[in-house]
Amino acid sequence: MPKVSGAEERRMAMTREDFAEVLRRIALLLELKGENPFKIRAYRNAADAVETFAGDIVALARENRLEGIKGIGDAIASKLQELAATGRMEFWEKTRATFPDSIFELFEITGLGPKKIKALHDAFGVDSIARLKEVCASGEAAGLPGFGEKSVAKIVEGIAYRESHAGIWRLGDVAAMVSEILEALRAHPATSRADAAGSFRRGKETVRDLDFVVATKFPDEVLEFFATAPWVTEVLVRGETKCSVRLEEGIQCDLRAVSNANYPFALNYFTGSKEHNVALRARALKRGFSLNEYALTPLEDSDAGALDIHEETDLYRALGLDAVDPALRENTGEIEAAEAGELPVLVELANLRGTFHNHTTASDGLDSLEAMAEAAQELGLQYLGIADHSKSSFQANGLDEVRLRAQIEAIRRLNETFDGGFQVFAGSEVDVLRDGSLDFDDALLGELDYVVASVHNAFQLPEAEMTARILRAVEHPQVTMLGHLTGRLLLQREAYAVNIERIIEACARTGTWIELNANPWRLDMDWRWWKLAREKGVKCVINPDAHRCADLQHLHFGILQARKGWLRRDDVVNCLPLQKMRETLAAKRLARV
Ligand code: DGT
Ligand code: CA
Ligand code: CA
Ligand code: ZN
Repeated sequence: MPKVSGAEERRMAMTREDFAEVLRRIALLLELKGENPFKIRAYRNAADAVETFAGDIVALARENRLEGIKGIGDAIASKLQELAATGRMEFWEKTRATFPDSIFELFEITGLGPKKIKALHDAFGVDSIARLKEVCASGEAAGLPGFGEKSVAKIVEGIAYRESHAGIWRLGDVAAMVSEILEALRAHPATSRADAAGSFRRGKETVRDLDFVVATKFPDEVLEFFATAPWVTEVLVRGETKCSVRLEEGIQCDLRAVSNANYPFALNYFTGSKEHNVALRARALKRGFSLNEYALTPLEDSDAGALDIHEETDLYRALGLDAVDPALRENTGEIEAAEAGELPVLVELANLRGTFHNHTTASDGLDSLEAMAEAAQELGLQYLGIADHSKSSFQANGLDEVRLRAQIEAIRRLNETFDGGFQVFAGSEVDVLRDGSLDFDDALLGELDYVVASVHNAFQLPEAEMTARILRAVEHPQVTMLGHLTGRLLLQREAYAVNIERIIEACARTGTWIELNANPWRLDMDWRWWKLAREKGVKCVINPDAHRCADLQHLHFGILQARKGWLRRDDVVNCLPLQKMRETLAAKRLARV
């Protein structure tokens, strides 16, 4: 994370992500320049190769040993070696010098691809969102070939959407920053305890800022350290016990430094939510205490005794409550449940035994079937479901009947190499077509171990039509589970219109599982719906939607969302051990025919 200056430091700080980012940005700019498509592809392929290479690609580059790595041609290899050795790449610097950096904003707008950006750039010199707004408003953009009123309206919508979400961050995009900052705070000699608080600690799918609480005898030293850390670009507030800074990524970050005695109260208060805090404070008052971010104090006229509070757990106990997990602190019934001793034992990452919705190089994944299976075993999973895209998802290189049958064969053969303690299940992420029918016929679906049904196109359907479309898939006897129910991409694409309640009811009736897609861009179905789904008896299946081995780690975010949805181990089907899962899938198959 730290931005450093000087060739030596820049060189040392270079990461695999930096390599890939530079290559991708070069590809974008070459596209704008109208360069040869093969050259552009070469940069994209190299970026993929860099991201998925099994060894330490940066170290290899530093040692000039990139020749022969699959996906990285000689010309690009030598550029990466230059980047590793000097922290600079002349070609990149020359290419980017012809455009302002604001050009990259344009690629973040939904409804605007490289072709359109190029056309706008060539015709009107559009090189920033500000300029783009002008040519949309003036009607110039609509006059360009291939544009028209409709596509301009879509672009304007995309700009508005992006602006309305400015200053909000996806959980997955801040998780690494939080660990890094927390680690640094905990390593400081003046720190006795430190935790992340706020919406991040509660596992919210998006956050506005990051909050930390530190217990220390020397707040000044910790605040000074926090304010001058290398990743800070701006100090916004500096007080005696608090400091707010902006990180170089742009996100704000608040720190409170308190005494050991105040710590559980501060951590509780700054974890929130605000609504949970308000309810706790009201409860404290009723029981003769005042509660704030520093202490729980008996009211003057009360006969409440002295308190011994070292942990948040003690605080809840003092209020006559079971300890409430941070994930549940949204004031949606957790206080009542804590009072009645009815809080759920929430599902944990360690409970998961397998996952179902994963891709391989057969469609748009970046790792092979074998590599994915190995990665799943390394994580301690007992089964991995492979569900590559179906043929209608041609943009994702979806499999046709022939390729899917070959994949099923390959999976059966691979399974023979395991000793029975691990299994790959053969599935498919089958497109739900516009009319609700499926992309493969029943005979082929019947050869699979399971089927994930997902919507990947025609997102604009009116709610009634979209609901009917998905209901038809739910009613289909071969469908095991619904993939990413609403299609949302957090901070980028709104959920499509669909009546979730009716889908939940139909899933309850048909025994269809609903996916909790754990990809931090999706986290779909949203945690707010799981309580209802559970009450109706619908099972959750937490899937990483992995497109590479590393994406299996997304399961962590899925678990957080499941916990926010009050789910227990029994509610999540992929907590079932392998043998039970085999039986469950077999029983579902029998029920199909
Ligand atoms: P966000 O918007 O993603 O940053 O969400 P939070 O929950 O992290 O909100 P933030 O950073 O403004 O404040 C952190 C916590 O501090 C919040 O969850 C509860 C507590 N807090 C902040 N302002 C108030 C307030 O006015 N009243 C109460 N009771 N608690 C507050
Ligand atoms: Ca916050
Ligand atoms: Ca805050
Ligand atoms: Zn999908």
